[in-house]
Amino acid sequence: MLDSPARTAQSDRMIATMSRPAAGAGPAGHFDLSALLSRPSPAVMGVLNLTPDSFSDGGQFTVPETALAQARRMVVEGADIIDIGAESTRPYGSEPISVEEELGRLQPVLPDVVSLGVPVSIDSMKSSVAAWALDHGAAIANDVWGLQRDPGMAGLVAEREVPVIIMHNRDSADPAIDIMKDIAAFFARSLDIAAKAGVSSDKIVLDPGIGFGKTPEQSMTVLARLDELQSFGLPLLVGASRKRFISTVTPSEPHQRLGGSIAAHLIAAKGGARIIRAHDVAETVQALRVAAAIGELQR
Ligand code: HH2
Repeated sequence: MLDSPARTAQSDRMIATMSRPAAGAGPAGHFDLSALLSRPSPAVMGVLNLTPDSFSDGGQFTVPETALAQARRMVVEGADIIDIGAESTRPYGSEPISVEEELGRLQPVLPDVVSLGVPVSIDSMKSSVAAWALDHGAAIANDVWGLQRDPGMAGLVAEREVPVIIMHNRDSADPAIDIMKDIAAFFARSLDIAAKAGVSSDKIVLDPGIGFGKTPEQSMTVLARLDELQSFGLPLLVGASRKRFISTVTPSEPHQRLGGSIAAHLIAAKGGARIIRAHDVAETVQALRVAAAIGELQR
């Protein structure tokens, strides 16, 4: 049951939703990223997985009505962005799916989530899927391959003038590398691709990709040294929610990792993350707002 701070978040959200211009379906591109990032505490991106096989909630939201109810719940809990994914990106064991299958999962859900009035990001590594989502009101492209896998992705985000999340990734983890150097080199490549395609730098968010192509120790190194990535001068997003590195510290199943997720997200926020990607929105919003109120989060 939600307590009064969460009910306050609910009323805030209702007011914000009423006063926000109707997001509705239609061409994207009118979402103001800088306004979202200038608040006292980091923005929270709620995760909506329409997949049967996501690592922590696979199969929970494959029925469109259940998915929409989960999106509504996250909005009430204070989510600033809803990140919709229809293909699991977990590094080992997820099944690649076709464009048709991915769109088949998104079509009955994404337009209704857009109509809730909160910006929607499309978590897809396929430019044709991202294009469909942007055509139907999604406002942000979330590319877990940082514009380096699908050659059409950079041109798409440039043409649509939408914010893009450039996430660091690797095909496999290598414990021998300096992960911070690897991330910096990857971001430099992505930013070069983005610049050549004409993506405006004020539309770019960088994400070190916790758990992607990293050992658990490397994921924790990235969290501890996140502030070094501020040298790019771009907003940072971190998604540590329920990820496996937490279970290497305290053995736990994904649904038992809320405490570890919040600890990691508070450290990330202290290191400069301005967007936190989380499954457990109410708890994450509360933790971030309390940390900000105590004065522990830089802006
Ligand atoms: N993590 C996941 C998926 N997409 N996108 C960004 N930008 N950053 C992340 O850390 C990130 C992401 C993995 O989490 P989840 O969506 O819950 O799992 P799955 O990929 O198995 O669906």
